[in-house]
Amino acid sequence: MKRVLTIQDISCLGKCSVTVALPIISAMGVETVILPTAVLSTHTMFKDFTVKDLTDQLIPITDHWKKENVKFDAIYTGYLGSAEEIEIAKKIFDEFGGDDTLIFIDPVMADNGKLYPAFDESYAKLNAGLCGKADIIVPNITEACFMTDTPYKEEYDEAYVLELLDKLSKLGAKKVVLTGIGLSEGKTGVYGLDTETGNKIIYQNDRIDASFHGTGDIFASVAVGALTRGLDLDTAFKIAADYTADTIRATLDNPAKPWYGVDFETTIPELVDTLREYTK
Ligand code: PXL
Repeated sequence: MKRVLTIQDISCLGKCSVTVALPIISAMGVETVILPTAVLSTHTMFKDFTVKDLTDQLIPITDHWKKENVKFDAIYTGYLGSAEEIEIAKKIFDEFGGDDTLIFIDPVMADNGKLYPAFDESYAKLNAGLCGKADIIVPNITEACFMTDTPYKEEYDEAYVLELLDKLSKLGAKKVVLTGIGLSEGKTGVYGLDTETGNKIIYQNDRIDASFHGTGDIFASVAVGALTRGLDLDTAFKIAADYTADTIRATLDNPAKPWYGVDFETTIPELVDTLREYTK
């Protein structure tokens, strides 16, 4: 069985980061090892959340794994809590990475033109440095703007997307994939570039007029699971985008939906069926 390491926080309540990555990647038939960067009572969109930082645990935990000679087929980072954790993530890439290990970075820090409460612009620059070590990065437009010093635009055209991709490529990642990109009215999806071949990775879906927390983590987790199971980039991102959209639709159908996340639990069986079709 393939094995993924995911490095991100545990938001105990909130349906994001580890509490979506672990069930989703496991359901996709991939062993999921977690390295928690912090434990929060909830994600940071709640008021008065508590945080216990775990930076001092990261090196002892990974040193133990080294002694056990643990190897990973992929390392997937999401929400990291501090500058120091970004530096430690780089070290972990150096120690556990290599030609057979996919480094997949979702530089979680911002959305809708704004940084999340815990972060500032210097953190965004450090995240840009981390992205330089990746095989694949999946920022949204806001994160791409903060990492490349580009003014954020709510309304944009393809030339703006291409300019962002060009600037992201210069950070050094091999494949740069922007998420939440709609190329025409009523659509959304991904627009990416393989910097080695020049090939574009484009997938568009119907846009659902609703915004939920945690959907980026769900999208990234499915993409990591699919890539680790051996699917190609276009297929992995299609499955991830379709699953995220179906999950948002299922959530909208639930009159008792929580405000803080989506009902990915309802759609996991569908994801498992889809993956089975593609891996037959
Ligand atoms: O979904 C991204 C995320 C992960 N973890 C924490 C967050 C957020 C987004 O706000 O607050 C703690």
